[in-house]
Amino acid sequence: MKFVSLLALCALGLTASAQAEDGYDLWLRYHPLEKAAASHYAAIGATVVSASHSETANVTRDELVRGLSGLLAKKVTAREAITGNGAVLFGTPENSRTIAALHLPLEKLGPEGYLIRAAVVKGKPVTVIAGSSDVGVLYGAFRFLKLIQTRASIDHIDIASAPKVKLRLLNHWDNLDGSVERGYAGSSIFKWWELPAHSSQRMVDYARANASVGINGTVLINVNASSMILTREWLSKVARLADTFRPYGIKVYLAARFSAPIEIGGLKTADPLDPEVRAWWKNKADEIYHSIPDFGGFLVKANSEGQPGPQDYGRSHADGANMMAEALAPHGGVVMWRAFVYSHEVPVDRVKQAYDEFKPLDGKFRDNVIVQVKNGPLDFQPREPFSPLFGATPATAMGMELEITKEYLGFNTHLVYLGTLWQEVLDSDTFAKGQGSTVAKVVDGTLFDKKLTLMAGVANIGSDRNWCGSIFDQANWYAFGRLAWDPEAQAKDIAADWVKMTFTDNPVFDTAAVTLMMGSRETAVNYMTPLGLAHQMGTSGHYGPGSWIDNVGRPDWNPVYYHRADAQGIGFDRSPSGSDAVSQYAPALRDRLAKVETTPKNALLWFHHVPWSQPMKSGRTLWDELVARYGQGVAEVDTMATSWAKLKPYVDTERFDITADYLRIQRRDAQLWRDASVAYFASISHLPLPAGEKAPLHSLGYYKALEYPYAPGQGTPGRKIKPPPVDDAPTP
Ligand code: GCW
Repeated sequence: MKFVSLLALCALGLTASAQAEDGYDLWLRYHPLEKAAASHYAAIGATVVSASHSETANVTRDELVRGLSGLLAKKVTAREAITGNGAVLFGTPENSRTIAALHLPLEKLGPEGYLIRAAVVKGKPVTVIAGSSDVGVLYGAFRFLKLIQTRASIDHIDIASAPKVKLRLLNHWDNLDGSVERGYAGSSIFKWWELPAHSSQRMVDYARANASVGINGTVLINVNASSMILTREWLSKVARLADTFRPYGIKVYLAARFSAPIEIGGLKTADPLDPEVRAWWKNKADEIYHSIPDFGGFLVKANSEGQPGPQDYGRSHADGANMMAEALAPHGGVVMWRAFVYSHEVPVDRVKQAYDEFKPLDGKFRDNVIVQVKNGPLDFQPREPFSPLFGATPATAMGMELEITKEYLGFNTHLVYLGTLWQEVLDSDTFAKGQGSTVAKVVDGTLFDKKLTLMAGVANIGSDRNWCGSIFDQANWYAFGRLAWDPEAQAKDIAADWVKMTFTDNPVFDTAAVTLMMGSRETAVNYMTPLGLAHQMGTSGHYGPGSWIDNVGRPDWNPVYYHRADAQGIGFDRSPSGSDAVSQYAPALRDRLAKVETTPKNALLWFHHVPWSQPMKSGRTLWDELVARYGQGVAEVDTMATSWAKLKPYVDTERFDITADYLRIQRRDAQLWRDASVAYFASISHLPLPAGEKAPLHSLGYYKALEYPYAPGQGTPGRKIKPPPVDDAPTP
């Protein structure tokens, strides 16, 4: 009986896997379009045609067949030649004589660009997807499918696109033991135990998802790196992953630990000027390229947070980077050298350090080195100004590092769309070469005419079935890829595409979901760190509020270091009379940021120590405004939850429920942030709460005692778990 009913279910396509909306398919769901749209597109996507059987052509064919068959709800077949109307012909001029004969303007699109054009071949209407390389064509195929997924008009299609940034990379902070530093979506997706014998379907799907948004490389392991990865046994595992990813245009890179020559090479030193050390890295590079001929290169975190580096030997970052770059250069590899450094001595102002270290090194790096700079000068905060290194080093290739995983933004349980955060940074004007010298133009290389360009995103991917720990966090992976392809793309357009592909093209749903996403980052800023505050999270976990923390080893690891609140006011004075960090920006910007009146309100307390009584444009005092902002954040989460609840009819239960549950967590946390922060700052300002503002639910002592021992992402097994604080709220 059971057997029969299972068969019947299968016939109806109702097996769990066919129906499951658990998020595994990401934005590549390819669910059947509604009938009218399907029959319209069916005329354009009748067959998939290519005679090429390169690895990449094969996966392109598979994706087109899979995508079109799903969307059009019919079996779309692959052929070697055009046999009727409505063929989708894909290829390069080299592997398709038909495409060569069309003389398409492909050269100007570079090696990874593509062109999609309606054409007539031998009297038959076809759609051509062409590029100079197979990978360009694959990107074009994903774009073609996206056009159908988003119900775009493709009748007279003629579009071309090429990436503006050369290296579009995920940075995994995955450890070799399977844990993920700052990872909130389960454990690592890389199953080192099974490699190299087995590389799973999940690895293929990972590559598909990345390629679909143009990501062309991945750094497999944490920048807090283990040298082990560079040993022969581990490299064979890496090589297997490289083989799996290669058809999708994805190169593998590794984080390299600077002291590896000592740890696994048996040398006494890792001094970058020592001939034996140089020879060791050269041999290591040769060994890697022997099994991975298209290996991308090394990512290095050196002399930062206790990691080894060239300064241990009195050498500079340039000495270290150049030594590795020299080893990789014969093979075409690159070194991505991180600028997230801070020395052992406690600085006058932590946010000045990266600039102070790297500005003097401008022009000293080999041409296969790119300096990888976090978007802001501190550390992936909900809001910080752009790093002043962008625009300050015309003679050095500078790449940008973004954090897709939400270390400081509520992990996977807060809905925060990061597209707007990243766009804000990319749109910022450095004034390096006058007005319009945006960060995006530094990153895409046009401002200083750089060929080696990079956008890196710290991955938010883990072993969770939905990849990212929540459905809406998938949007951040998606948006990262889109912005890396085009740093001038608009966060709102990206959100709109993602929503349509991930959920539905129903306009009621789409408008509401995009609105919810677009406001979400500002909401998080409001309930966590309004008006330019930063680094107010509890130390180590970086989850809940911790503005009072003042007892961590280094002063600049404590929230009190950043807010500097006292009885008079609050904020870090970075004006010329303070740390003068403003002088790291171009004069036109420096002059603006130097004064309270001309500093944007959302960066006020980042740059200035402002009296509590300072009148704000809103008519409130600074104190009243600060309290109001926290409350506004809480109210906005309420609105988000209410608007999500209204979308229930448009979403499958599984994805609706997880999002609704997480919004409840976010609401609880927003209140916690508001109450704890208000309780603490009131104890410093000694000011009463503005009229109408509710007193925090608990005493300050209660909030201070809170810990989150079960918070993921810290990778510190054996942490002590303290009992929770006694609940001191009055019984309602
Ligand atoms: O934000 C900090 C994180 C560390 C991280 C470091 C870095 C990988 O808290 O976990 O280490 O940045 O970017 O190197």
